[in-house]
Amino acid sequence: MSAIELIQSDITQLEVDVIVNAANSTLRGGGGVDGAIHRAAGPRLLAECIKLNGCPTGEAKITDGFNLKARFVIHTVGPIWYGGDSHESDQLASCYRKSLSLAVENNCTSIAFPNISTGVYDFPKELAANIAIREVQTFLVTNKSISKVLFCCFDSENYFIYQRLLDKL
Ligand code: AR6
Repeated sequence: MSAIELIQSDITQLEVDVIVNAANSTLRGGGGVDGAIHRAAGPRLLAECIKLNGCPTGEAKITDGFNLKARFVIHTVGPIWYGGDSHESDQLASCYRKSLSLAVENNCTSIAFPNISTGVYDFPKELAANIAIREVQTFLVTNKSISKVLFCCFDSENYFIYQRLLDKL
């Protein structure tokens, strides 16, 4: 059975060890999924994030989950889409790899990802989904400690793209 699952949901409601946040490099909150996670986790999340001194694009940092059902939040900073010639795909791939590694280091066995960079950062959704699925699949070949990876889509467009791509696996 595949460890990869697809769900259309608000990521803040998921009961997994860790949820991933599509943050910005200040790690001081924002709109979209970032805003939803900060609202649901409560103000202690921002206080912990401020102590982290930001995060470069393509990297990831971990905090407690506070009021969330998830034990942890991994904050990763996806690339802003500038047309594709500015290493955007490599940076997005790095977000998935670094987040998965951090989850393993913190003994997490289940993780949920939002569709990083596909909102206000404008990364093309189909390309982003291909990168996300490829990176997760590759990681799972060599890392057996993660038993569940949830792709959590909020908008129907992303959900149907993932459904079509995952059906082909
Ligand atoms: N649960 C799951 N997914 C969600 C939720 C939710 N509650 N809300 C939105 N999405 P975006 P980005 C989806 O814009 O493109 C923030 O202001 C949404 O449908 O949240 O990486 C940060 O602070 C989309 O598919 O993140 C940064 O400044 C996906 O989340 C900037 O936005 C990502 O959309 C990051 O931009």
